[in-house]
Amino acid sequence: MEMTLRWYGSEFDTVTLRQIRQIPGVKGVITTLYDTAPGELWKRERIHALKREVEEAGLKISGIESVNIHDAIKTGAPEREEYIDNYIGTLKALGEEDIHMVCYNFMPVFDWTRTELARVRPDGSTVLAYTQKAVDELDPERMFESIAGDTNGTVMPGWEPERMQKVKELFAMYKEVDDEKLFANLKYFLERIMPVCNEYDINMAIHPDDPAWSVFGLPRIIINQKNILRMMKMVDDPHNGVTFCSGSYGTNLENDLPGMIRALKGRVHFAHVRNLKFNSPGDFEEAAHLSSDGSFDMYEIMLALYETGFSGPIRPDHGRMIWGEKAMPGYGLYDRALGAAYLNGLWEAIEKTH
Ligand code: DNO
Repeated sequence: MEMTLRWYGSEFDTVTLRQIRQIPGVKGVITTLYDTAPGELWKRERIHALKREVEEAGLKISGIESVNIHDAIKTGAPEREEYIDNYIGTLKALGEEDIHMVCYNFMPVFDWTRTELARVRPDGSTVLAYTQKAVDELDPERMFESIAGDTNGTVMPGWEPERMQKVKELFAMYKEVDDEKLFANLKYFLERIMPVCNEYDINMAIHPDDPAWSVFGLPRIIINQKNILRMMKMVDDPHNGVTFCSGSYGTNLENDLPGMIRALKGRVHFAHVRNLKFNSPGDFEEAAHLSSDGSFDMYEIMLALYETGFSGPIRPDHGRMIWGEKAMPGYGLYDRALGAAYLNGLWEAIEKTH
């Protein structure tokens, strides 16, 4: 595996490449052109400039998170052709710049959903949290407003204010889309992009829906082992793979995380590893990475990755806000650095005992 940290670019991130370079064992960043809109064609020169900046700091680009998918592709609207062509152009430009892993998601309207961005934990840290009760009581149009006050002035991935202003329109676009249509639209998209992925050896890594169930009545399909195996089979190409995100699949306590990793052997192209602490099945908060701070056995997750020969990029995921840091919720420096060190420690121990 290759330990990495997510980085949003010098214009948007409070964390610098120099700081990332000093986290022991972190060799690369997972980054993006954060100011591009879903559906836009990425210019090769911009990717090249980003790559140069990262390399000058002594790091490498280990992959892209995310190249976002335009809603027309997810809903199967006629304009999807143009957006898929753009996506293919972007993949080609990434391949030409020697970038071989792309994380994306196929979630309607909202990317990941949390109902609190700064819940205070017993140790005084603040974390992202979710309660089903809060979602059930909320008008989806107010979802963004309800959390916007806690973003520390940052734009959060998947929650771009321009998109959130159009929530009503977005909901209307998905009116006719159920799980089966979403599967069919995903299949169509994947079949169209696989040739360019094969040409440039680009691993596509779909991110799970977070939480792993339907919110606000919208369809959600990347939620469990059965569905993800269906997705692998429907476009059976090694480049059609997954981002194994323990914190997202883990929202559903019925998902056996190490078991899923084993079932997906060879198709896990990227891993997000973090812990959750459940107060009840419908109420969880994002704990520290350490097993004993949350509900998951992080050793077993890392062991499953090791035993299935995982060799792709991995990153600590959402960190707590600690030591007075002000950053994008989930994406500060300190707790993610602790997470990276801990995961590296688990990996070293596993390697030495196997
Ligand atoms: C949240 C992230 C997601 C993820 C996308 C992938 O913090 O895990 O926004 O990057 O769903 O496209």
